[in-house]
Amino acid sequence: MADAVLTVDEVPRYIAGRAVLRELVDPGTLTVSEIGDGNLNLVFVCADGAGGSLVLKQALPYVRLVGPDWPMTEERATREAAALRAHSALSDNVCRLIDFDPERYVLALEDLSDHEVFRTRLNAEGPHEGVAERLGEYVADVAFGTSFLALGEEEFRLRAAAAANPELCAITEDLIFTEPYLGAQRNSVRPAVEPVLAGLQADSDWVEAAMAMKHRFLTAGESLIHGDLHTGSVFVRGSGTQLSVKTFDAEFACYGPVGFDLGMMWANMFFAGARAAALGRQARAEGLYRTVESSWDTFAARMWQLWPRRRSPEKYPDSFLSGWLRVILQDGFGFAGCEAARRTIGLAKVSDLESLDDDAYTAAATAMLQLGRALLVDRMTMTFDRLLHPHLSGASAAL
Ligand code: SR1
Ligand code: MG
Repeated sequence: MADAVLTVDEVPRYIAGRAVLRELVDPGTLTVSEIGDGNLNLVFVCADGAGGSLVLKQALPYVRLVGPDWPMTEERATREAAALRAHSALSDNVCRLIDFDPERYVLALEDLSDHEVFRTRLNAEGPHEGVAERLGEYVADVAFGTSFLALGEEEFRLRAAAAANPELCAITEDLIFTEPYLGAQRNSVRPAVEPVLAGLQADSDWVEAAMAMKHRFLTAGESLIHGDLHTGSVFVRGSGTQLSVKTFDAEFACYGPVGFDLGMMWANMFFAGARAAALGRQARAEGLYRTVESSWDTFAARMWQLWPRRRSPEKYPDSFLSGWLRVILQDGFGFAGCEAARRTIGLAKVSDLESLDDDAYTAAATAMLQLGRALLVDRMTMTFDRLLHPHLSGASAAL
């Protein structure tokens, strides 16, 4: 309903009407600004005169990136609230949900204005050390904690059914697994990269591999995944021992393959690396590429750490987890390949590439398309050595 959409002027009255919120901020002295720059929602930062603050996020009945011509269920806010609650119970690396209004689809969230979006930091060549590794632990915490291993089979099935998120998954199915490969009006690359894209779209191995990953996404409901774990869905603050990492924007959450979250994150670390390489920062690029392997290491180590907590050790020997990790790794490579392609070609692009001048863009975009193809087509036999070795030579190419 359009009249249910919040405005900056209306926010103080809205907060005054919700007891849990007016205890945290004083509606009478509130400063409100709308800062949403994502693809889907309104986001208001609300700060009072006494230092209290919170964030309101409201789902619009359409996709903000496109406008009312692309209607989209506001129920995504309900899915996000449920995912944030489930994930917060399992990991400290999650933005805290304060309140959810299921009538107006408004989430009240902790104010992380003292953090910055990870992609913004990466583009500004800020420190990245430890972030991907922390995200590896986060993915493991939520993957294990929402799996049948931790929940038991019956509870797992009930939770998976309750977390169904078909409308948002349809966006993923179209934008990540269909349009870049089969062609779509919404696709675009700059002219110098058009021949590379045409070559890929004529490459049946690449297209078939993407369809296989779509099959995995649609049928492998392993855990309650974040569903959109790119570097724009992560807040960071500080570095070293002071590093804080918080994931947010979980509206795409669903029961899906765990490798999807890893793959999204890995591809976006590669985008940051490709950007650095294209700008002549080879050492920084190599450091970024290496995080793909180190985040896998922290993920796998945390999975083994959690493993003794499975509910039925007698049913699941250690070899079960070894086998699952192999599948997650292959999935991670394949999904990273899809994300590399779609963020270069499709509707929802990344500022890592888009803010580059033409020469740097061409180098980085071409590199991401080639890397994405290798990740996708060779995912079953890919190793980190094979993946990273060609890009760690100090050569001046983008990757
Ligand atoms: C229409 S939504 C486009 C993209 O933005 C979100 O962050 C997801 O990545 C989605 O694919
Ligand atoms: Mg988002």
